[in-house]
Amino acid sequence: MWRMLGRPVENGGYIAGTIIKPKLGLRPEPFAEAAYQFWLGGDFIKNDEPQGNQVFCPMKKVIPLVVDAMNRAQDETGETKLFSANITADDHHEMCARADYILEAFGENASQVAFLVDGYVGGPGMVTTARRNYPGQYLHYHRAGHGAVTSPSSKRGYTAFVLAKMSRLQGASGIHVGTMGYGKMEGDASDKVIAYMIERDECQGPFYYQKWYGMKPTTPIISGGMNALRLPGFFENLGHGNVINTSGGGSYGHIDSPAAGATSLRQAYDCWKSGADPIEYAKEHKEFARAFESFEHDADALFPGWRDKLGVHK
Ligand code: CAP
Ligand code: MG
Repeated sequence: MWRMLGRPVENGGYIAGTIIKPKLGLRPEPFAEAAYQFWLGGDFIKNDEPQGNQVFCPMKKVIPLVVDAMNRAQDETGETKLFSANITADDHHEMCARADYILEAFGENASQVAFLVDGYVGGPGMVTTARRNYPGQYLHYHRAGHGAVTSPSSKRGYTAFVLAKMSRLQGASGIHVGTMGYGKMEGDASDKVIAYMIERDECQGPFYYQKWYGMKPTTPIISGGMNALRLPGFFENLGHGNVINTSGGGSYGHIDSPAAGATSLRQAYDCWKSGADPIEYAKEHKEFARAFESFEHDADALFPGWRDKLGVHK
């Protein structure tokens, strides 16, 4: 149900999201303004991993401003907006205090708030504590420590596949699963099996055939260097677009505005879903077209000759 809150069901389950950038140093007012600007075109915003309760941006100062930004964006667009608040703390009681504060501050919009818990910093106990105390809340398992633990280049640890399965067992509503080779993090097209494993009721893994016996699914969250140009290929590989996608640079790096960046993400989904050729689609969709100029290196690599085809010259 949370998946559908952001968009009408007939538009599919794709949720266009972002991560507020820069990840450090942003004070409460510009933080909330960045949120508002994105929400004018997109659905979902998450805190970045270092954001939560920093001296330059205390939770009790920034959250009321974010609540106001959400209300204004909802009034203006008539759409439901979603926010994932980082409640990770170094102590379970403190984490719950932050969660309670968030719920109170968002008030009537509290069901549109996810709790972002960093399972690497806090450990599984912090994830399950959040699950037990807030059984109805969307629980966003933030994946950190990829290089140290779950990356194929790590000399010890376990794979992202194993981490994702554990997160479902711990009750996470969503977890980062990388970008399957389409973003900036290392990964491979075959990583799509991670997304299938956490969503389906049974699935063939690399070693075992897993039956989940009705255990709640966990949404794949796609992030890391993603933008509108990379998404059509990503959806094609995955075979569907029922994911939460957060593009930080891919939204705030859009030439025109964060709202245009957000719109370009939605258009990328629409482009893939309608089976359109991205260049042809760009001719009719301004925000998507302007993503080519915003992310030129990607445009050159993915769509050679795009300048001539779109009539864009330096
Ligand atoms: C992405 C990101 C994510 C990493 C890791 C960053 O920003 O916020 O934390 O990608 O996430 O700080 O680099 P951009 P994951 O969208 O600007 O690239 O575990 O999902 O791979
Ligand atoms: Mg980050």
